[in-house]
Amino acid sequence: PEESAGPTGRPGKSLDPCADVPPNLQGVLQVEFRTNRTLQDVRNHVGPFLQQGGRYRPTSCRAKQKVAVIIPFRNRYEHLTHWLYYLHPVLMRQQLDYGVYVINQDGDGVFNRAKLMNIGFVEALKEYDYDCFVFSDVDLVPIDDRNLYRCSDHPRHLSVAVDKFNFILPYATIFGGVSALSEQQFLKVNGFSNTFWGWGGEDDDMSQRISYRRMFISRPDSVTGRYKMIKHKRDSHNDPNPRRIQKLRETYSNMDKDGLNSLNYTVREIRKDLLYTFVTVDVQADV
Ligand code: UDH
Ligand code: NGS
Repeated sequence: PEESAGPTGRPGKSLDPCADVPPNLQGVLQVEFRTNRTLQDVRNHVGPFLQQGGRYRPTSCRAKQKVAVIIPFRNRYEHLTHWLYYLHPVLMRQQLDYGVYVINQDGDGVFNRAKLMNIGFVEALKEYDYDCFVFSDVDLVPIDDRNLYRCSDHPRHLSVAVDKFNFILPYATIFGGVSALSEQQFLKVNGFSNTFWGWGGEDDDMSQRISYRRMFISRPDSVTGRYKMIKHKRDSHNDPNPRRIQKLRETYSNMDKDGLNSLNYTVREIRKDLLYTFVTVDVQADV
């Protein structure tokens, strides 16, 4: 990767725009999770190119998009280490002006993936003028760097061919795993629902919001869109939500009042690591 002037450096308005197709992509990547890896290994590996908070921008050209990568998180440090090890070099080669935001749910209440992603959107925009938001599970690593972490004319689903599904899209409307929405697209659907507690359905709810707002799901082809998922057991406090099927019948009537415009939370701490910005939040389950 090229050296970065960093987000606090000159915005590089005088630079030419980066090429539409980044020139130094590698195509298919070797990805291996069995290796013992520490955050310090990752810092040594990619640190020289980063600014505090997991920020990067190319120096030789002006990035096409300013991308906040948002990871809903709780207690998956080993996965995060692998994710950072593989994703930083990919995002650099893709010549993005980007930052990585890990949104950490405080406490041991029921997990709320979608609400954490809404919080990531709001908190990232407080820091920088991002125009694209990539939402990624911590356990999904692309195995082809031609799968660009950018936004398109329509909301984009990136994790289309995951090894655990034998590299096949499980159903046509799926929007889970890794997805990308521009700021305008995200605002148009009022963000994600805040009311999916526990596992399942929140991504399908977003998929419905997208279609109710007359947008489509854009995807890479199933070769470019290949992913490896880090194998794991079900986490505690994230059991399947028994209400998720019923809730999906209510997306249309709820989406204008359940989302970004009803989001409530408290930031407990914002910690800047070289590799990421770690935002610990109270998601206020009882309010
Ligand atoms: N997540 C956390 N911590 C948690 C729960 C979820 O960080 O305690 C985040 C993480 O980014 C994860 C994402 O939310 O990638 C999605 O949650 P998940 O990994 O639980 O969802 P997935 O569908 O797995 O991948 C469901 C349980 C599968 C059990 C399979 C046993 N073989
Ligand atoms: C569907 C879930 C989605 C989930 C998808 C893949 O059934 O939230 O499976 O899940 N929808 C409902 O439960 C309504 S996975 O196998 O990756 O864990 O994303």
